[in-house]
Amino acid sequence: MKTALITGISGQDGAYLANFLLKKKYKIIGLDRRSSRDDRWRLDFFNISQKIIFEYSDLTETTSLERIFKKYPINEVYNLGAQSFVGSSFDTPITTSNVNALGCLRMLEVIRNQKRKIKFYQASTSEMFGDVKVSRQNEKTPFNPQSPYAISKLFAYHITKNYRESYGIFTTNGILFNHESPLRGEEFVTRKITIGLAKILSGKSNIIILGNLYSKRDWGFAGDYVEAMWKMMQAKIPEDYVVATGQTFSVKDFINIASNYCGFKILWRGKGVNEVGISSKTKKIIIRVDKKNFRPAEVNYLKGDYSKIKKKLKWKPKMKFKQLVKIMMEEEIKKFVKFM
Ligand code: NAP
Ligand code: G4F
Repeated sequence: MKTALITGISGQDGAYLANFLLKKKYKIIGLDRRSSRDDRWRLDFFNISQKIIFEYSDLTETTSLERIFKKYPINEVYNLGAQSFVGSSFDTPITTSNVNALGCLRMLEVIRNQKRKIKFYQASTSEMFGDVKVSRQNEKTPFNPQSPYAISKLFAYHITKNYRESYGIFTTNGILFNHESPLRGEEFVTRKITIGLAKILSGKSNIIILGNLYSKRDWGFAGDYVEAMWKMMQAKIPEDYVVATGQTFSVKDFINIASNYCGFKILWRGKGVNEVGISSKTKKIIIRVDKKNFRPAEVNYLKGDYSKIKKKLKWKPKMKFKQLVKIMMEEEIKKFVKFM
């Protein structure tokens, strides 16, 4: 039986990965932070909380990380823990860097000091590509990060590669493009939209206020992407891989498809911050734009080229974009609109 340590176990990917690895008979140690909020709801979604051994720690505290490695014979570390919201990183750049950049380094240092061989997965991101100059981004595309989040992740990417090259540790960067699910955090745009539309349908709200509607993302399904993480860790030779769908859609596309599943269309009027979305059913404005949701620097376009992982590890995305929007929308409708 292999033992995996997952940091960020309470997050979206932590839950999908734990569920995936439990099916492969792994013993899971979940790095947990004390929190005043319910942070087990995603694990409860899969009914797996009781199958995980939780250890209180934090990526900002080396000694508590060392304690975990003394206690368990860990084979694989999946470093998913992060301040993962790009928008917040502009408000908290120092905390973001401490957790995302130095947190990764702390973990690598602890691993370097162990006698046993431990494999390390780093949750790298397409945000590192930033203001891109090419239409499809792959492992060779130059990075041009646009936020403190992306810059902190770029440090983590390089130090992960450096520990592989300097010390021969099995480390791998998964450069994952946006991936979503019904378990996505509510602050991210896809879930903000699906919750917002379900609340409007149920009469609990009458408006969704967004930022840049024209930003384009390569959106995949989190359940598919955790399989890619595991495959990278089982490869003979550790390498870095882009994980994506190869398709791109705007925030507006997401809204248009999601509203179809709610039984109405959005009629768009106006431009810039004055643009509004009107429900074809009620003729009321249900989408507005507010400057406060714009970022000081934006990543306008992302579209990944996943041919390396497809060729070398035989991974490809299974869920298509429309299906992803559908399962996210249906899950919110179930919660908010009881009689639909
Ligand atoms: P998420 O839902 O925001 O989860 C983040 C996790 O990190 C939570 O469990 C959180 O714990 C934990 N965390 C935050 N600060 C920590 C600290 N100081 N010490 C230890 N843990 C800490 O993120 P996700 O969507 O699952 O993403 C997982 C990872 O992949 C992140 O590193 C993210 O940056 C990266 N990534 C995500 C995407 C995507 O589209 N989802 C794409 C590329 C890369 P609490 O619950 O206690 O806050
Ligand atoms: O959903 P988002 O906040 O995700 P973003 O910034 O792309 O970051 C996510 O994906 C990264 C992978 O590329 C991860 F590394 C990262 O951890 C995170 O999971 O925003 C998507 C786009 C942005 O361009 C944003 O400006 O949607 C735009 N947007 C428009 N209105 C909005 C809103 N984003 C949010 N969160 N809220 C809005 O109201």
